[in-house]
Parts: sequence; C-alpha cells; structure tokens
Amino acid sequence: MIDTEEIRLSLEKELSKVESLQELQELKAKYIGKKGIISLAIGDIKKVPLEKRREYGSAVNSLKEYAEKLFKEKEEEIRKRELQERLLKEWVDLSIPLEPKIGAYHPISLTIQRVKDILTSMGFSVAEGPEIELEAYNFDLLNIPKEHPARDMQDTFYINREGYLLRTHTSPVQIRVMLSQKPPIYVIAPGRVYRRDDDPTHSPMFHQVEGLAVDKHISFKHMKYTIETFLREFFEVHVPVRFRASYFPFTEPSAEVDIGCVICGGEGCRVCKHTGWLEVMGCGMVHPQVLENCHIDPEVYQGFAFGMGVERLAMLYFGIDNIKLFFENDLRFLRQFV
Ligand code: 2U9
Repeated sequence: MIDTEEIRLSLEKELSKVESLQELQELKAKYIGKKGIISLAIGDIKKVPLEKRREYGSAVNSLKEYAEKLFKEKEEEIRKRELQERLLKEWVDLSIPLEPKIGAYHPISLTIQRVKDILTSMGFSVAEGPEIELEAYNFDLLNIPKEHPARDMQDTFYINREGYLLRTHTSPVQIRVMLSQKPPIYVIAPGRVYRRDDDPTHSPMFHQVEGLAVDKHISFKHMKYTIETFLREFFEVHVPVRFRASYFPFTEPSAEVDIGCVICGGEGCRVCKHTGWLEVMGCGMVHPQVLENCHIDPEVYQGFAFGMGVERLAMLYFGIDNIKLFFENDLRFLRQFV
C-alpha cells in the first residue's frame, strides 16, 4: 500500500522543478508509466484487505487522475514556453527595408564602354547588327574566299537555315553600314562574336570592337594616328606602339599592332612572353574589292579598318590572368568592379 497523500506531495514538488519535455517524460514514467509508483499501486489494489479496498482504491484512482491532469498541464506549459522562446529567437521584422546591395557593371561592359567613349570622342558613331548573320555579309562581301579555313564547320557555328551563321566577327556590321550609307563613314561596331574554338584560352563567345573609316583621301597615316591615340587614351599612358606587316583578306596592306608591355614596361615578363611587346589589335586599309562589293568606288574613296578583342584588352587593363573569369559569373570576382 502507498500513502497517496505523501505521493501527491512528492509528485507536486518534483513536478515544480521540471523544465523540459525530456524531464517531464522521465517523471511521468516514474509515477504513471507501466512500472510507475501509481500504476503499480493500482495493480496492488486487489491485494488490499476487503474492508479497506474500496476507500484505498478510490484514493489511488483519484491520485492517478490527478497526476495525469498535472502532467497534461505541465506539458502544455512547457510547449507554450518553448514556442515563445523559438519565436523570439527567429523573430524577423518584415517591415525593415532590405540592405541595399549595389550591383556592378561586368568588366567586359566597362571595357566596351571605355572603348566607345574614346572612339566616339574622336568622331566615330556606334553601329550594331544581328548576331545571326548572312554568310554573304560575314564572309563573301569581305573578300574571304570560299575555301578559306575560317569558313570551316570546325571554326564557324552554322545554323540549320541555309545561308545563315553566328557572326564570327563584327565586320558584317560595317558591311551593312556601307551598303546602307554613303561615305564619309566613321563607325565602330562593338558586340558578341562566336567561334568554335574549344581550347581553354578561348571561349566560343567573345567580344570585339571593330572600327571603319571610309572617306576621300584616307591613308595609312590616318589609321596609324587614330590607333596610336586610341591606345594611349585606353591604357592611360604614352605606350610605345608598333605596326607589324600582316595579312587579312579584307584589308591591304594589313598590320598587327603591338604595344610596349603594360605589365613589365617592356622589360620582359610571362605575359609578353619575354618579348616586351603585346599584340592588341589588327588593322589595315580596306581592300578595294570590299569597297566595290558595297558599291563604293575605290577610285574615289579609301578606308581603314581595325579590330580588337575586348577580353584581351580587359585582361591587360584590369590585370586579369584568366579569360574564364569573364564567363563564370562568380560574385567574388564581379564584386571587385563595383
Ligand atoms: C570591313 C573591312 C575591314 C576589321 C579588321 C582586324 C584587322 C583584326 C582581330 C583582332 C583580334 C579579330 O578579335 S580578334 O581576333 N581583328 O585583326 N579586324 S582589320 O577589318 C574590316 C572590317 C570590316 C568592312
């Protein structure tokens, strides 16, 4: 037999110290679990002498009901308190405005903008054209022969519509300008171009800016002056510039343009492959055949043209050594240009 009064008091005392559901569970087991004090007492009621059984049985059963009520109340109390604590911890004020995160221009956009600013200040206008081009404008009118390797399926993205491709340079934009406007023409064409290079130093899409001047009495010296002035403005120093004879089907004569290495100052380093020079663009006098293809009389007009890769300029200007960074959109890289 148990002293129900004593058990009630000890239960109340122990319960007042309980803080967690875990502790409550343990106390519940101690009193009303299968082998709990009260449960065992209920099982023992039948052992109690008859004359006391009724009274004792009723006291033990009331104690059990009372204990269950206390446990239920305590559980509700703990659950309520835990919820309040959690809500306080996870509290957010939805009315507070978001911390403003300022975006940044991509370094390629910044570079194109610099090139545009400099060349427009020198009198060039900006022209644009489609990225899906006519093969005729991308190759034929530019005097690029039918068997030229640039036309190869391995180098050019042809699309499944006869006579169309993804432009491999921005030159067809200047073709469109010459077909639709009369000289004098002074335009630059910035934009995306596509080539099927798949080695790690190339990207299938990259950016170019090309320039074209067509006017009366245009000569190589105008081109030289324009390019030298542009490069010194762009790199913000009076860099040495040299022109090396080269070949392009759409210009004659043609040249490649080098500047003194802006990384080592011409001393020789890894970037300039220890030559002290960096190739930064190509140029030349527009081939008379190209002018004629666009119904411009080469006996009256001459032109010069130049082309440069924006990724290369951006790498040299910002000191970036891996072209892939431009295409990965890693915020840790991009945030440096805020
Ligand atoms: C017309 C006539 C002539 C554009 C030119 C280059 C030389 C040249 C390269 C630089 C690096 C391409 O991005 S790159 O690989 N470009 O070297 N481009 S002359 O000549 C033209 C363009 C349009 C109607």
